[in-house]
Amino acid sequence: MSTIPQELATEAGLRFPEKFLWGAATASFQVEGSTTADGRVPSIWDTFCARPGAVRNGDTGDPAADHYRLMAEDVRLMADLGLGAYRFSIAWPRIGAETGAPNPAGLDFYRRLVDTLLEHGITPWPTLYHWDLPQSLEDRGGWANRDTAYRFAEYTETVVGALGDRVDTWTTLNEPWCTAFAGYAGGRHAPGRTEPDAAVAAAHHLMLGHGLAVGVIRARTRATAGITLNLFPVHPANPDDMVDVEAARRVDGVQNRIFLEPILQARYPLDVLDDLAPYGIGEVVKDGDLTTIAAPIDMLGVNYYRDHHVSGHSDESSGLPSEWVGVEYASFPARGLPLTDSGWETNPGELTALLVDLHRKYPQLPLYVTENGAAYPDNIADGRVDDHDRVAFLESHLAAAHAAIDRGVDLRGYFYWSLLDNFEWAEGYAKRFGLVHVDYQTQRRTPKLSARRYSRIIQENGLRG
Ligand code: NCW
Repeated sequence: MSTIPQELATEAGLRFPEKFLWGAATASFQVEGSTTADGRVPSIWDTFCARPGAVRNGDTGDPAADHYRLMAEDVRLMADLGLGAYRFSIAWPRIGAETGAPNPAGLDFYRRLVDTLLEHGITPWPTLYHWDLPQSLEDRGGWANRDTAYRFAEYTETVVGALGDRVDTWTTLNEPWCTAFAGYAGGRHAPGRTEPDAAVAAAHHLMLGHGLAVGVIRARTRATAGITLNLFPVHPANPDDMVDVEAARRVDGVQNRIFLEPILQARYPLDVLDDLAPYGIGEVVKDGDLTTIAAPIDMLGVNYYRDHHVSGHSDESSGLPSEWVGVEYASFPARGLPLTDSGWETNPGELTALLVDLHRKYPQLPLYVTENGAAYPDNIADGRVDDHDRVAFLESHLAAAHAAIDRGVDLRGYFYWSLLDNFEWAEGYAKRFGLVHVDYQTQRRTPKLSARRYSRIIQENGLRG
């Protein structure tokens, strides 16, 4: 049965614009494995995985999907699916943390990956940072130390110098909210720190690193440059209740506006500066930083998983995880929406709302959905994974993306998260997001029903009615 919402389905179905980019995404630490190969140095995630209790079942970045060794096979798989683009990240620890001495073997892996993609007609879509900071930089304070932003610019210089002749689009960071707040305040992600002041400093230094990296990309290439943010529409549980409205304002501030506004409007929102003043935001922002951070970008990557439904009342849910720095009280009461295996509510219509709202605020900015996907408890039986839930998730979110295009949004592409089942951070291998099932014992790849469905969508450039 088709899961295209009825009001969006027509006889002709939903066709996407010509040249719409259809892709799938992964990230280095989540798929590569081979964590000690060819001169790779330890990252904060290697350290975090070794901490008892930090990652479910004590899972680590090995073997992941063994993509470092199976890269050529994986690119063939992408070509078989008909992907137009592959979003991956470059592991800073493979390039080396120390100034002036890049690791040739690490660079060579990404050169081969990019070349193999191009040979198969697949656009490479690299992200420079998807959470695997070299541990030696964390030992010097990590993203809470301003110097890390300058080290990131140097690393960008190295990577762009090596690959700039064959990459047309660069993404600086993936989801800085997770790095700063889940990593430095919530302690749920590496480096596992629970220091709200450090998280606020990290958020600013990530922004600074982004701006410096855009400057490097501009100086060395004519490529398109952008950033990927995980954005969440935020709604007060009761819009007539000022306590809920205030909680929603604060959540929206540290989740969305703290990143969007410096990048796109060269300012931090005044209310966010007030909310975060007790955590030292005033001290970390230096003269000239906002000009650097607001270096014009050519596209914004949007990772959409769900929205936030926020209450400011302590009696409505279990309370506030510690990554919500500057949010005095908020809870996220359940609405009875369907849940994914991650426990995340699904709400495809809010993807339309998010894209329309971004387009209204930043009409000149091309948008890409750089991640959207879901974990489900997939079972492999007789060599098949019939992941109907994921097919429904995919179709309903593509219908929502299409509705945004219909309303004038300049949406140019969509990347499903993820190409392969992989290491889902603190959840280890327990959550499967892939279009392609990975047997971690044998590394056998099995395209799921959703992969076949996606492949047909790509071929038809849309969903048939
Ligand atoms: S964990 C997360 N994800 C998933 C991950 O696999 C991918 O690398 C990320 O870009 C799927 O997409 C993103 N997002 C963060 C969710 C919040 C986790 C932190 C807990 C605080 C509530």
